[in-house]
Amino acid sequence: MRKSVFAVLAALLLCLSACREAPVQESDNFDELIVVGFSQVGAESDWRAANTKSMQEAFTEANGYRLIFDDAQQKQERQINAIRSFIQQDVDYIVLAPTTELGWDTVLKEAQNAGIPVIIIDRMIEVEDESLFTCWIGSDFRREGDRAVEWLEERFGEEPVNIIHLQGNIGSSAQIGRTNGLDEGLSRNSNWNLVARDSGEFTQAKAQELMRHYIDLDFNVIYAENDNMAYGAIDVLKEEGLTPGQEVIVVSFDASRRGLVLTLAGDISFNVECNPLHGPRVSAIISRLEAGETPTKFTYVPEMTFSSETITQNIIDLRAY
Ligand code: GYE
Repeated sequence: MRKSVFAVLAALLLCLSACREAPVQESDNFDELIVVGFSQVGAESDWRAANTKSMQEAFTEANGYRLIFDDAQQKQERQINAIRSFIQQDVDYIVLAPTTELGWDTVLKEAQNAGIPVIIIDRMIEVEDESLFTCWIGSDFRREGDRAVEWLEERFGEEPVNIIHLQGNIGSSAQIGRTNGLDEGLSRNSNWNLVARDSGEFTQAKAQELMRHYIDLDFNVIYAENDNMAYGAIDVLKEEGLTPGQEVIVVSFDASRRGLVLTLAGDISFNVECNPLHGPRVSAIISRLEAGETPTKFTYVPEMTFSSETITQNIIDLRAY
């Protein structure tokens, strides 16, 4: 028995060393691939899933890349570890979708010392020295918040507006911009009142939990900082026999496909688009860098808004995410 195990092992070893010496076509190509380490926030939302997919589809071997993907499960320490491991592996580029804005100076200095360019996508970072990253591409979250507020002002006029505010992860640009927009709306409209505010961490489950807690309060608006939290809020409203779009107006962000389906159904009254399709954009940035060009430092992607009154099935059918 033992002997035959050894025989199999020996055969395997022989085969392995033979494989190694053989001039395999693929391993030659492998050396030419551009290696990209991508540190992703997590998998908290539809937006995030679409963003991951867009990156994975852009950075394929067929397109000349090897992608090392890391999911940080919404933890900044994990992202810092991932970046350190990318540096150790001597990747060609690091792409970071940061959890929060602060706390990146040290690790990005390490990447800079190793000569690895860092591209930031989605949320922003705040660092003392902006040469620590090559460029950023993402959304204007403050403008998104302002657009939701402007719509609410039009919709309610002088009527009382009692708002439950479901925030994203505290300290992320998406939360900061959308919250600042609402705060401005609250300060300029004396008929607006903040009934409750807490972080639903951009997830459906956490938003459900918060809404079950708030359901007996007196409110007529839910300002959900992403679609997934809107889904959670709508679940609870329906459980309680309330009709979103009538007794309670839900506004949301992302305008993902599912979010738009709920907008067409009238459950979400107003949805501000946030575009997650950064894969081809980052790949275009890398091509420019490879050609020795300097990409634009900050790029905001164009975005739209959708209301339950103007959206059509056709818009949903054409949706790429
Ligand atoms: O709105 C939310 C996600 O940073 C833009 O993060 C992103 C936000 C997005 O979890 O759904």
